Amino acid sequence: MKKVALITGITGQDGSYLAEHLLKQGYTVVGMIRRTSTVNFERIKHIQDEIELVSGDLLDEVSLINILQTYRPAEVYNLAAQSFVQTSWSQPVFTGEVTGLGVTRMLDAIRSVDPAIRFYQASSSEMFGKVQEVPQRESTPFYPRSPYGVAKVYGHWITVNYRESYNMFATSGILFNHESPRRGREFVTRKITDAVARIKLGLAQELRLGNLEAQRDWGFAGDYVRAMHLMLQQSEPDDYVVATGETHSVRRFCEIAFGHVGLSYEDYVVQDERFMRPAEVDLLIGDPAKAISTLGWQPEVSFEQLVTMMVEADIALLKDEHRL
Ligand code: NAP
Ligand code: F7E
Repeated sequence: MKKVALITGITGQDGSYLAEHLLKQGYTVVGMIRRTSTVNFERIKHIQDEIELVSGDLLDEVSLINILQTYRPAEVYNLAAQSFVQTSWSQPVFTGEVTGLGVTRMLDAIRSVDPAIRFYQASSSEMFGKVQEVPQRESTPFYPRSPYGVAKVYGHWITVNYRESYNMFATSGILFNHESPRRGREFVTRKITDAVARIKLGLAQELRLGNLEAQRDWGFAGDYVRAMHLMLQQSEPDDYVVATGETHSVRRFCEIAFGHVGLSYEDYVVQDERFMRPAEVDLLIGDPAKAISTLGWQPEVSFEQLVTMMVEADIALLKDEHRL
């Protein structure tokens, strides 16, 4: 019998990579999708025939219970969230409902249908916010700086609480920023690589950004989904930081991305107040020692490889779209 895995957020960046990875491991993959008026299967259309898609929403616990009862998964990966930090200031209640309380709805649905299901929660380095320690590890206290970060802290602790209250296999992966050619264009890395490609192809003249000095520990999403799967194969549930252990500024990302196509970022990047945040996370750098030693996980794509991979992919995409 093939193991069944349920992925919430399968239409997102991580969901698509995780689905590919689990298919390769021989799983039956069930993906939960929200009802939308237009189809948004861009990231999963290449594997659509190999996965099962089912309608449900983290806002609706009945839909979660029905899905669990119908598909009886052995593992649930909860990747669904309102995941854009900037939007969490304009929609703080909605972000709390989906990104925070949505975790409780899923955990409680699991508890009532089959508490033996193994559960992965997509926690985030945004929980460290105004960092209390450098680098950040599993024991570093949280100090979130956005409604998104606050909601993720709730999601993290409710995962720990269900583990301790009901003896459930509930694991929290504290993942630092991870990017790819499938990253949403609102996030800074993809915004930069998309703009570099447009400028290089003569389709745009400038790139407007906010804080260029913010520093992030950026890895490759394809590497990070391997860690999610490994976490649910351990004998005990636990929490793990997944990161590269390197940090770079937004400015440095620009420098490499523009430099890759022979341009200087200083000629094109314009600072724009609209992209500044009410409260910023200035510096993130993770210590992945526990994931490396316990899970045997290692990132394979370097920062430079990540940036150039994303620039190349955006150039290819735009050339195709514009028949250049
Ligand atoms: P993403 O691309 O924004 O994908 C989010 C997914 O959640 C989408 O499939 C979205 O569906 C779905 N979703 C949103 N609200 C939902 C709801 N109410 N019910 C059901 N599905 C809903 O995010 P990602 O980058 O893949 O990240 C995956 C998870 O990891 C998120 O929880 C994120 O907060 C967390 N995380 C991400 C990073 C990172 O650097 N990428 C780091 C740490 C943690 P639609 O397609 O319909 O919008
Ligand atoms: O911002 C700065 C911005 O939106 C990174 C999500 O996946 O990772 C992501 O959250 C930095 C911030 O990602 C612009 O101020 C400058 O300091 O790409 P971002 P994020 O906020 O780090 C974490 C781990 C998650 O969990 C989240 O789900 O870049 N920045 N100028 C800008 N950011 C954006 N978006 N746009 C700009 O123009």
